[in-house]
Amino acid sequence: MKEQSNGLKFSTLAIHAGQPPAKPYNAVMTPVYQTSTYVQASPGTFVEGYDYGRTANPTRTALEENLAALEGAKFGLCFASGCAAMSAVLHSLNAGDHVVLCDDVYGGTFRLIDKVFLRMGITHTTVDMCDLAAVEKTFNKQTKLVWIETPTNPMLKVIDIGRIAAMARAHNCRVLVDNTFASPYLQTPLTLGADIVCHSVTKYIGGHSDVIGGALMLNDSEWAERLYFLQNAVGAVPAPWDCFLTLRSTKTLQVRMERHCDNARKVVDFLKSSSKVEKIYYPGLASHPNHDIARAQMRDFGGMLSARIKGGLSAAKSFLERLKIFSLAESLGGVESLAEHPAIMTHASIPAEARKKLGIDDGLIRLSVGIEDAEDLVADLAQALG
Ligand code: P1T
Repeated sequence: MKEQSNGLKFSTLAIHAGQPPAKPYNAVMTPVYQTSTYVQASPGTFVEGYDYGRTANPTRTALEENLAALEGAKFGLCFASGCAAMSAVLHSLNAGDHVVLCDDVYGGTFRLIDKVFLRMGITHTTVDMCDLAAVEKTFNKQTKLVWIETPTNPMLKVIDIGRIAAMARAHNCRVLVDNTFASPYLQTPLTLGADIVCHSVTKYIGGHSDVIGGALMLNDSEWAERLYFLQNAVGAVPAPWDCFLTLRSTKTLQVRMERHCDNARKVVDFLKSSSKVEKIYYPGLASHPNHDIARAQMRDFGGMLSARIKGGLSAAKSFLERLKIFSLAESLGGVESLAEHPAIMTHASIPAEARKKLGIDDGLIRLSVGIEDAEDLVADLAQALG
């Protein structure tokens, strides 16, 4: 993929990387290879390199090469969900290893680390990664991995990937960045010093709320080999059709992201003017505490924002119930705008005490600003707040 990415810009890669004309008809679009197995010429002799559909599938290979190119990585691996991709990384650790974990992550990420892998002897310490001195104190001799999510879900904190990566290197640790909120168009963590990137492909990469998927991208060939082994051994692989849909989606990732960012700016401008909104969490605001880091490490500020509605739970609930264009739903990153209540919905598995500390309270709502007409989105928010 390195050769293929040489010099080409984002959308050219998104449209072409991993997708040469397909044999035997020179099809422009990579076909859906809906097959579970491949005929062998002799026992153990694979004619085109494929033997069994869990191990590999040509539609999946195309997507893996495509996503690797977008993150500037040598290797890409696709999974059945973001959680499956994250599980593969955690499975590559050993009992006794320790993870330094960003304190504000998707509720399911915390649940996976705290409720599944802790039982298997992989320990963790959560820390506010905006506080570098606090991060430094969390390393111990068993620490093997630093787990960053940036921007964070749902408080939109922005973590300095380069600074944390340098710190981790000094402790002989690897760094994972969950790049789901930014997408590879807005941020490429491997170029900032991270060792591996993970995505919930379900979100901006998929972009149309019709696929659940996950992906890992990295440059380290030894770790990649271990992860390919786990991908096959554990078997949480995506279906060929879902890979095809995702390949269709990455072609428009840049234009979608540009529109998501523009619309989010307009929504934020409106929310700033509303007397019903107590606080807005958006990295594009000059008043955001990590605005300068976001400016330095991201191409733009994204389509996600959170806000605290005045009046607590009842005000937040009635706002969410009154929305007409924004759909009240979990997930994010699709072309359609979504709104949700993190404390009750996506972050219910974070302990109440930790939620309180982070600011995930009853008045907090999260918006995934879609690519509809911004004027209609603003009008919808106005009537729901009204
Ligand atoms: O849902 P899945 O594809 O398994 O991805 C999990 C995941 C991983 N990382 C981040 C940053 C995420 O936001 C998610 C899933 N998040 C939601 C469903 C949500 O509404 O926040």
